[in-house]
Amino acid sequence: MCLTDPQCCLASYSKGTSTCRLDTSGLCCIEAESLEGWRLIQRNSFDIIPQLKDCCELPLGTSSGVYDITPVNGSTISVFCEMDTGNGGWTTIQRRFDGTVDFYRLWDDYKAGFGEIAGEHWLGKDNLHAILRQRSYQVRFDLEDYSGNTAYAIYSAMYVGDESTNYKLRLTGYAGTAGDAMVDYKGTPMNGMMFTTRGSDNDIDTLLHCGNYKKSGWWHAECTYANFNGVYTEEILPTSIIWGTWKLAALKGTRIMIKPKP
Ligand SMILES: [Ca+2]
Repeated sequence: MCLTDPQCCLASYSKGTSTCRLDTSGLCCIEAESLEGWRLIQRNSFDIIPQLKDCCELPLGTSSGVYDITPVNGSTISVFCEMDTGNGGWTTIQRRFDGTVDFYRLWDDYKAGFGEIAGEHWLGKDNLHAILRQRSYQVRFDLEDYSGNTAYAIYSAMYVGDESTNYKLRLTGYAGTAGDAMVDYKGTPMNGMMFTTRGSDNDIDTLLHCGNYKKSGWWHAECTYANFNGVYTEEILPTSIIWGTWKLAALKGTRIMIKPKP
């Protein structure tokens, strides 16, 4: 219904043919329209877009960018909507590409979110929970190494509990090209794990505090092969950003996005 930055957009209805017509050319103006037999419903397309529950409710053809969404019973938040990858409609919850944002942070930062929505950021665990509780979601992880190679992992079901559960993760149904790295070195899946950050140890490793050892907030078990919130560096260190089942290389670009299940 609404294209990129339309200044006006016409929706009209014809009683005679019981049909609805949309003009989304981006050039439409009432002065230039012939509406014989048609009744103008609304002039400004933004007025007729309901509050978005997530990026999947943006109309087809919408450009990727920052949009406001309002999860049911939640606050309005700005999110980055990825509309070009995988048929679009993805709500971004994590994005890294230049190392300008420090991800080695405490519980409350991961709870509230940090960084710039248009740039590197973590959307925040409370926001993530607010979106995921609305319906059933899939999640997509995108990876890029320093040579420009890319891969992805999609899990057909993802849920994250609220803070009282320490944002316990439900994650199943892997498919993709990157391999299922949401496990630790013993093969224990991240599914069922609580969130651990710098200074808050909720992992199941009795010796290590994985948030400190890996320098990342994550659903660590006995740490993990998917250190997506690790330290931004091209070096391969225990703290580097990696997706261990893909390759033993630090990642230059990462992205986590969610979308309702088909
Ligand atoms: Ca521990």
